[in-house]
Amino acid sequence: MPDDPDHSRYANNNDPVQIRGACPHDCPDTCALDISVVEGRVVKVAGASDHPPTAGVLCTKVAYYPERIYHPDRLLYPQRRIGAKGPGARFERITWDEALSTIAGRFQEIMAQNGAEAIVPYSYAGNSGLLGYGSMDRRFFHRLGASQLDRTICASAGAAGYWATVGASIGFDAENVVEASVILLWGSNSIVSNLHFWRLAQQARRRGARLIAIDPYRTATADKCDQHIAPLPGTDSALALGMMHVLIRDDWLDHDYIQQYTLGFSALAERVQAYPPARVAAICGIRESEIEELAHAYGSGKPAAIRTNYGINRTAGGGMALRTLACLPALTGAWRHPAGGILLSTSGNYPVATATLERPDLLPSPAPRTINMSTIGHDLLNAQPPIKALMVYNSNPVAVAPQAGEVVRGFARDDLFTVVHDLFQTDTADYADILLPAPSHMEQLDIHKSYGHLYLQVNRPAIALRGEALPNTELFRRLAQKMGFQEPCLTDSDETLCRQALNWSDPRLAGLSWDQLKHDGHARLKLPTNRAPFANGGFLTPSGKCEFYSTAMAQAGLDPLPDFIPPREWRDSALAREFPLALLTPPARNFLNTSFANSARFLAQEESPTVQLNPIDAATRGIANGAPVRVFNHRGEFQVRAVISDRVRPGVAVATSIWWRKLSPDGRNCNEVTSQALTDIGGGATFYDCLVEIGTIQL
Ligand SMILES: Nc1nc2c(c(=O)[nH]1)N[C@H]1C(S)=C(S)[C@@H](COP(=O)(O)OP(=O)(O)OC[C@H]3O[C@@H](n4cnc5c(=O)[nH]c(N)nc54)[C@H](O)[C@@H]3O)O[C@H]1N2
Ligand SMILES: Nc1nc2c(c(=O)[nH]1)N[C@H]1C(S)=C(S)[C@@H](COP(=O)(O)OP(=O)(O)OC[C@H]3O[C@@H](n4cnc5c(=O)[nH]c(N)nc54)[C@H](O)[C@@H]3O)O[C@H]1N2
Ligand code: SF4
Ligand SMILES: [Mo]
Repeated sequence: MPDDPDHSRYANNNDPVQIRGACPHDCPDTCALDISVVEGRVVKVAGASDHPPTAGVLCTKVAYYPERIYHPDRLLYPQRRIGAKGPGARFERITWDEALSTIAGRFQEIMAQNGAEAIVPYSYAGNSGLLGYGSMDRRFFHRLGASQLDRTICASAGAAGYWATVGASIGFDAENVVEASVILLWGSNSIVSNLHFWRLAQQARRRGARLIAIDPYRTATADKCDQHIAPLPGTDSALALGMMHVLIRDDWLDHDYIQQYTLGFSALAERVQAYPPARVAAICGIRESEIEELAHAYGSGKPAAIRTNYGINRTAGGGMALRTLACLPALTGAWRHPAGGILLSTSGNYPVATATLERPDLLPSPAPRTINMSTIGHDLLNAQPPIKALMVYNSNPVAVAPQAGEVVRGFARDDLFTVVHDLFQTDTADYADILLPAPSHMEQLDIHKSYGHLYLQVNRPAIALRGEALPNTELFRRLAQKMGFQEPCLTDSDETLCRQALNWSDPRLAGLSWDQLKHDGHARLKLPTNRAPFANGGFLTPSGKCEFYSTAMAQAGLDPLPDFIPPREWRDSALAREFPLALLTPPARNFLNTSFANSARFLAQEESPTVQLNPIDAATRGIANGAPVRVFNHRGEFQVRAVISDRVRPGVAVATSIWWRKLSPDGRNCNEVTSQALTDIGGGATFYDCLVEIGTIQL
């Protein structure tokens, strides 16, 4: 048993046992779980009531977790593909030893013929634990000298933009938002993807706060806010610049804050002259009065909180969008109050010992090339030197990566050796040469930070590993051994990795130890509860100030000031005439990316893949409600059912996602039409910078 020795205590126990766990999914809420186990079997999963962010409540997806753990389709032993790659692929059972020998053998061959760089790891946050996300796997690939992977598919653009202004992924403490008097939910569908923040926003509202949603379509969240503003996708920085124009024009400013804690105010004031409300209204496709009112609501709301998320970082100017939004609270001094400021992510508060976990010192010199995960389709077809082997874990790229036509062609290459490690036979697994079984998090030990709150969570194994499933850490320990690697760090146990995962001497962990945390299950970082992180400046930028003007951006040859970068596809007027609808493919409530999208329960809830479009756009295309339609552009097409709704503004279409290709009507999903173009900074994916046309299907 590679894991926590406590494992055996819980297996085959006749009494119900409560075990403390943590939700491993890529969700800002990182809930603490109370898991009930009877006779070695999980019977119930509840949200921990003593963990303030969770407050005893889970989303539906995880409340039904036993269905996922004991799903009849769980992969339980290693397999080798027999027959062709792709949908319908068949596999036969092999032993772990055969699987590891085959992988090690092929890796060694490829290293001899093409060099280690021809091997590429591909992983994201299917398991978001500090161990599960990146620890032994990174050590292994560093030691191997494989290509490095730039993990850009979700948040890298927004993070880079936010850092340019604020310096780190630090924002207000969500627990304090109950005291806010105005809350902008800006590109964040909280009820769907940040449920526990919604609970706090509701509390604020009961105390009189005004909630304003800023989203191109009327989401479940926007429906329940006091006001909804629907700008065109990718125009948020223009909207923020318009707000700043009004704030400066009408002097709704905190001059003292600006003077003491910011850099470049006069340059910013000059820049926003170019964004009067009339111009911004035209860019965003909203009324001038909406901009004026929004600026006044924000400027007069004390305290004013902006909860944003990654929805606005998925267009060409996604980095700039977060950089620009992050300027707002410094202009009005909203940072002075614990319930004011902006929150994109809290992850920068955790003293994670990344280098100790990942050991970049094991990399060869010169360091191997870096492959951007958001262009994996293109790179599988074009990278030089070519990619010869791909090892996929914690991710389902065939379904989630943009421009699926190229991704599929890349994965289908006969000369590509592919290993996939997952709980299920995903769309990606259909292309595996070797398919390996991964355990649910309830079968492994891990430690979790959060990007939505300020607590640490321990996930203790609640049950024994199912079948022959092995955690990511153990897979790479065993593979390292098979490859003959001698470095002692490649044999560290999960318990050792947990001890190494954090800088325990950091003041934010004062009084905490691994043993204590493991015993308690969760703990808040040692940060004051009533903290306003930048009340007295202390930004983590090079100047220590909130940088309206960024010298680092200037040095990188970029615009040193906030500005509006239009969506890439709009700029091409021929393309915009041919494909006039802006397609958004945000999360469906009952799926988490493609996780849970193979569950009968949640498939029934979501019914079928749909595209929502406005009655005007439906009428001009002769589309009836419920009709099967094709959504297409020059990259590809996928078929869905039309839902005609005034929730979506004219010119925008929404297909909530991410459906498995093989469980979709035509074996394809929304990523057929999305683009591999990258964001302005951070190398991010531009899923929501995507023009399409929609047409009826003759059946
Ligand atoms: N139920 C559920 N929860 C999830 C996920 C899931 O798949 N399902 N995914 C998880 C993951 S990996 C992530 S990264 C987060 C994602 O959650 P968020 O970071 O909140 O991002 P999105 O859901 O992509 O977008 C949020 C909202 O932004 C809107 N939006 C899109 N483009 C724009 C724009 O240009 N401007 C503005 N103002 N709004 C825009 C979308 O319509 C959507 O309603 O959620 C996590 N939580
Ligand atoms: N069109 C469109 N595409 C998108 C998005 C969008 O909004 N629209 N969102 C993007 C975003 S924000 C993200 S984060 C990406 C997410 O894309 P992915 O990171 O690929 O997320 P999932 O689809 O949930 O796939 C995670 C996989 O990891 C597996 N897994 C879970 N735990 C473990 C484990 O411990 N070990 C191993 N080996 N496997 C495990 C799960 O079973 C699942 O198959 O998708 C992106 N793609
Ligand atoms: S997916 Fe999010 S809301 Fe649901 S249990 Fe996990 S952390 Fe909590
Ligand atoms: Mo994400």
